[in-house]
Amino acid sequence: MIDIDTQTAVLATRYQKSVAEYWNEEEAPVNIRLGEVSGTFHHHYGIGAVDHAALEGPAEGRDERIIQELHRLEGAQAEFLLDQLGPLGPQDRILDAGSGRGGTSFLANLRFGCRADGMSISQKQVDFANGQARERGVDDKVAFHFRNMLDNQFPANTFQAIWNNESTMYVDLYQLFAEHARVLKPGGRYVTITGCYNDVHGRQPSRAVSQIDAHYICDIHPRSEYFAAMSANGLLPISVVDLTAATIPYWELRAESSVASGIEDAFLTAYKEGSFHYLMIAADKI
Ligand code: GPP
Ligand code: MG
Repeated sequence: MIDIDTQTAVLATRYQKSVAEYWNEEEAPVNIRLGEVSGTFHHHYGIGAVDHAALEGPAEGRDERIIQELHRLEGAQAEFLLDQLGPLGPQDRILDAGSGRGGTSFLANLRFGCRADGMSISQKQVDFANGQARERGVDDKVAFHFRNMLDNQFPANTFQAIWNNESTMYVDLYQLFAEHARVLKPGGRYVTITGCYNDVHGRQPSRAVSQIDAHYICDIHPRSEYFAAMSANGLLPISVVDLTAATIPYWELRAESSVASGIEDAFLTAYKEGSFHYLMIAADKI
């Protein structure tokens, strides 16, 4: 059990406490059932074309095949994120900000062989991910911390790479990138995959984007704010990829699965009307 002082330091605001409560209670089949497919549990969405051949065959078992396919697409998203982290070797350290049940951190450790640290304000997620690290026999290399990504407690210049895999919409981007820039080594790489709203569509979020915010208790930022906050903190974009078209098949498949959570139509509307993008941004620390 974490003591009250630690809880107060990590959960600095009532908003953060409510977000932590959401994730401490979360047991959504769309995350648990998918995670059980391979034992790697993700808290992000998928990209890439659906393999319709994989879904063909008898009606019996079709839903399970859809779940496997959704999991494959989420794995492809994580691998795409890792592709952006630059050359990394076993001597490097990397940081997963908003690490959920640990999926992206484990895939990163498998690929690069380096030490990965993850952090979450949900004690339950931290405990789950550390349990997985022990089961996988990598707890000497992959560790998860009950910490706030706005105050990560690591010394300056620690990490060669940092990422947020769909977790920036819970925090102020200026504070976040200031803290990331502090612990990134000069020349280190920052990568985020995020949902952001389209400033060109309007200065405020659309109805569908507001529905997504309400569903997850988050605050989706406009696209412009990512670049302004990076620029203000010495993070220089090197690559931007609009993944919107690549994520729509995932959402269409999810909408017809037994594990649909009810938020699928809002994502499909927001993406298709152009008020929302699924974006990858990679930046270097200067
Ligand atoms: C997915 O987590 C990500 C978020 C909750 C943040 C919001 C992301 C945006 C791109 C707006 P999850 O895998 O736990 O969600 P779900 O339960 O819906 O699969
Ligand atoms: Mg999910």
